[in-house]
Amino acid sequence: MIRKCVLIALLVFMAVSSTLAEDGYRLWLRYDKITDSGKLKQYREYLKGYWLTHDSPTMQVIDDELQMALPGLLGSGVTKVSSVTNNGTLIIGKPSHPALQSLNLGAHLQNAGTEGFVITSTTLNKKKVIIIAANEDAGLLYGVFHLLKLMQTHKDLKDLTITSVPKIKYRILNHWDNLDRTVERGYAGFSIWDWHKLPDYIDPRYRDYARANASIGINGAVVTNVNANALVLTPAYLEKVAALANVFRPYGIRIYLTARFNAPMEIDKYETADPLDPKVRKWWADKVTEIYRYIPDFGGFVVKANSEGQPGPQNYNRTHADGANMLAEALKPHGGIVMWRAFVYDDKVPDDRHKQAYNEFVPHDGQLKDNVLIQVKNGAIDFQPREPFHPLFGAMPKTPLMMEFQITQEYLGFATHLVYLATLFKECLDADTYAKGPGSTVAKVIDGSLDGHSISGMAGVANIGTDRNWCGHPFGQANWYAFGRLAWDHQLSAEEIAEEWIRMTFGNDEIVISTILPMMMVSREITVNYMTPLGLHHLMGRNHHYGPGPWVDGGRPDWTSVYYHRADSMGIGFDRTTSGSDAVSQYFPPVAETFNSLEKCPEEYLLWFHHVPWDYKMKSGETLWNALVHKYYAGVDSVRWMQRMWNTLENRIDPYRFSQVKMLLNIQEKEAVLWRNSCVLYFQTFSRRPIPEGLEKPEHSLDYYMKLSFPYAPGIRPRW
Ligand code: GCV
Repeated sequence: MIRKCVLIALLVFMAVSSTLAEDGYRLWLRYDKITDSGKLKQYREYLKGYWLTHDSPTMQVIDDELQMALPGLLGSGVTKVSSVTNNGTLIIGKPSHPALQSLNLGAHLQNAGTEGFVITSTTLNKKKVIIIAANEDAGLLYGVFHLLKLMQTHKDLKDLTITSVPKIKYRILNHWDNLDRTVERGYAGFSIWDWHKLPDYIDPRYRDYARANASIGINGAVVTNVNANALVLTPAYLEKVAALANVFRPYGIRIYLTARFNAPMEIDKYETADPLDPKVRKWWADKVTEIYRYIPDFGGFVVKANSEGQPGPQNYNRTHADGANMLAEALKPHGGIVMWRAFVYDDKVPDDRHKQAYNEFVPHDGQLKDNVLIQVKNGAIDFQPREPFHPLFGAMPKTPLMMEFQITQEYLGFATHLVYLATLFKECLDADTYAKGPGSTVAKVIDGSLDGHSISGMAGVANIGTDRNWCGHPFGQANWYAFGRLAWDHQLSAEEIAEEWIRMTFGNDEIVISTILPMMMVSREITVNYMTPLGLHHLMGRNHHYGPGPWVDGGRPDWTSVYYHRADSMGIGFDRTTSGSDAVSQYFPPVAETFNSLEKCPEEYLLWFHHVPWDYKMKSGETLWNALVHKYYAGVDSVRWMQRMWNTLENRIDPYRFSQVKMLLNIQEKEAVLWRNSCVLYFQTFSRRPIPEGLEKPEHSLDYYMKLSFPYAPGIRPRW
């Protein structure tokens, strides 16, 4: 009996520990033993010992990381040394250290700033060494993570000569996390910030979060929702925020907060929050000074003002520039910045929503203080599966514009659809604005090189929550990873980032890589096909944004679907040409002309810019109606293809993550069918044309799909 109990306990333990081993918690920082014996031999030879040439909190976390990583990767411990006495020493230090001065590393680091690094294999005191050098500790940390990545992805460590410098200064996650721990548009559980237990209880997750971010170069976190709560600016909460900042600091991560514009009224009962009122200005200056007492390296504020019900300067007949400059002035003496969001639109403004941010902000070009960045979403509507780039990019040359991408999949299947977003991010970054002639890409606008700005930024709305695997879907991690990598270097390709991530996350089995990589690379296009093909947009369910809702009508027009697709008996699509809303004219000439022309407009944006007759002949020769239906069907077929691809990996991926992804792909297939059937049947009521021959017929009537309701779909703010 006792033996039986012991056996059962052992089996339970084994089951639990094997689950814990591959439950996704370790993200891409899995330090399992190198499986390639040749590489393992080389790494053991090159990394017999490591030397941290000075001491600091960041050097301490580097030490911790190496202590965790090297024994794992190499299968045996690596000695910490305090000088170079043997071949195979890894040296981590600044070029000014006496032992390194002879190598002239400073010359390589001249343009590396505080975060760049070099990694070089060389000889020192006649011993073979690898050196990671940087001007500041943050660069050393990034260099160490880079070296670990080389090992995790089985790269050769012979003859390393790497110099890496971030192209963008502020690389920031935006958490839409509320103080009650709900996460707006979050699909991976609750907020990881346990405000109630802070500052005394430091969840180990905070440190692992910081490690993960540092490993991909993210150097800032806005820990609160842009739909802001002023409470976070009060002492009780600042103490909690400071505790988080203390954890993040050695990892090179600064904390930022969202500033509720009427905080002086909400916290201290002021009668106004007018940004030109001296008392209000003083309130903010004092508040900022107070924040810096708690958090000496506080980064600054993100502000959503006069948008979707948030208070802002326009409540007092002041401008966005007045509001941003007031906060900028308060932050300036402390080195902080303001990230003022351009996501503004109003149903009271009788103009196409697409045009409103441009109209609002372009007149303020040149009026903003030098520590203000305008944070612009990648497209003019709202993180849709596909949008043309925002016309503001290139249109405010005197102002640093920063990018806002959405990593959380609000409009791309929540945390149940496998959608790799780097292809979406790249499509936008590589788009040519023509602001200063050909080659004026969005990437050059936001990295500051096009207009010579010294500050630049990229923000990503985080997809992180309390789920054990952080992002809900194991492949959601790839989007966090890709965001960080692109913020560091927007010239990386989506493909190379995906390959790195797969190798680090699932291992180096070439069959696994050659199966997963093509799935990831086409996954976003697949989703566009079954949700919003040919430039359609904003077709999702009302409020919660889950599932299809092309029929959504009534109430605030710019929150309906019919406002955007404009389907009628003649055709479908939003006429944004010069004879329609004229949004095309907000783009620079060659782009504007391309988008304006029915013939030249890329078909992926066709219905974004044109109202097109149902029988319009597409490039393929099909009618628009048939092409649209075929896109929806192709989307579903491709999800089925992804299912088949994934199933071939059954014995090559650990069982836990294999079955997790398998189940999620099953959900994705069901939901793709739901999208397809709902949209095709609904648009058919206008086109009055048949579903082309040979395609499976929708299982239910349109009425059935329209009656489906999802009152508890996740991610919605309670008060919406
Ligand atoms: C944080 C969309 C989302 C909102 C979000 C808003 C924004 O409208 O649905 O949840 O609010 O964008 O970016 O401010």
